[in-house]
Amino acid sequence: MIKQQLQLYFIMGSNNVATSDPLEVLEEALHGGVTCFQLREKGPDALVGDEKQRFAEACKALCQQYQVPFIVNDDVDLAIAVDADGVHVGQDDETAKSVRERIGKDKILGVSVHNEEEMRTAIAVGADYVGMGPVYATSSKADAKPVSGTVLIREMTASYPDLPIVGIGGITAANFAPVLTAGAAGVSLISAIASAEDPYGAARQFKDAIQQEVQLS
Ligand code: TZP
Ligand code: MG
Repeated sequence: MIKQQLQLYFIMGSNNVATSDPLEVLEEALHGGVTCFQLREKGPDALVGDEKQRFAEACKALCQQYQVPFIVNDDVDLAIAVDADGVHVGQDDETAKSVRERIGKDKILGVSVHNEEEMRTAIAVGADYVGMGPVYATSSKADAKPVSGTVLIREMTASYPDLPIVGIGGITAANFAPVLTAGAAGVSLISAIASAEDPYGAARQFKDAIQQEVQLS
């Protein structure tokens, strides 16, 4: 179940869209076929407090309409306040162990990992999936680690086949295929959809291309 939901994992904050209304972009992405959504509200001009919560509630309502999981990045209090479907944390955030204890076993827990040790810890605390990257160069994360390529994805899916992996970082419709070939359950991305002139069309194109790739494999 979670594996299918990770196929086309869209991530966005209100400041990732240049000119249009972020909720419109999200709705277009959902309509185009994204299978999971993460609210990642950080960086310059990020919403805070009540505004952030209202935005989160609006995102959740849209996701529910399309029956797509609504995941909150980092902000566990917000995730609990809006009853999100899950939380995604990195290595510099609240520990995954603590997040799992706070959200309970029925919510989705995602963790960013960059090596085998972090992968094993994620498994030990009951993560539902891990994110690995940046696979390619990205300008969407100020403190992104060096580009990792797909080698670790290949190694970790071989060693730990039960924990789904999503690749992240610089992924486009032109370069996503090696991420799936390496064994990832899906691809996660910000700009390829959030910055697209036609977010619906971009999501749709990914969806069709992933479907083809999955059928071939
Ligand atoms: N973590 C690693 S790379 C990245 C995050 C959140 C940003 C991905 O954004 P984009 O625009 O798809 O490269
Ligand atoms: Mg984080």
